[in-house]
Amino acid sequence: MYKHNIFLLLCGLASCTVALAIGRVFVKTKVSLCGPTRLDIGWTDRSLASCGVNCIKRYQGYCYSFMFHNVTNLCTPGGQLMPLKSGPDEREGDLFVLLSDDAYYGFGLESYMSATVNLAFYQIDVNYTQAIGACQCLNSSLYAAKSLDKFNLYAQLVHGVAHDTWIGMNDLETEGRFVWSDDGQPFDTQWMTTFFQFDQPDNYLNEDCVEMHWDNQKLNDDSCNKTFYFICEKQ
Ligand SMILES: [Ca+2]
Ligand SMILES: [Ca+2]
Repeated sequence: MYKHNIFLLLCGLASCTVALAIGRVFVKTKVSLCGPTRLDIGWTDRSLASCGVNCIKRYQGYCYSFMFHNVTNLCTPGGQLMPLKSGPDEREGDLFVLLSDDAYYGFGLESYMSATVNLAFYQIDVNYTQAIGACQCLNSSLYAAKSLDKFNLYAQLVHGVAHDTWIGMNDLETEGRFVWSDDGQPFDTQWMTTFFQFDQPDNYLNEDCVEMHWDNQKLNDDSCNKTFYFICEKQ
């Protein structure tokens, strides 16, 4: 059944793509602040492509990644990538991730009025840098509420979990000039009083990152070192 395993194997210095005859494409990926769930401690396989095929064969519907060591041929099957999981260690080798949005844990469509967003709400406390990095690792960006409907969607979600949550906005580069972290575009100040709490932003003891208070669903600039929940969105 899996006689002709490799459809295409393209490995250069920078990247490596494994396309299997069974219609799955895996891409060699370096990760930081997210990683695969391990489905098994692994086995010795005969080749990189065979490792991918066996991952799918043995973990039908759960294999979204695998790790392969090109010297020991250790093959470690992986599930979806999740925030703050570790990437491959020296023993596990290189990580290959399925070329599909499904490879990343927790995403789904959420709507409010005209806004429909493919997002994942991670109820894990992290600092701002970790939130930015984890979203990037998960092929997405920290939630940016660039419209009133998107803001209200975010507010509804944050209220629902009753926990303060980061938003992808900061004034790290220029004090008092807030930008969206995904593209660096300035925050439209006409929304200042709608989005922010009445006495915020106040830059109290140098606050450069923005989070939402779950109880009043308003924004506050806060210390980037504090830890809150975070939401990633896919464009
Ligand atoms: Ca500030
Ligand atoms: Ca503040």
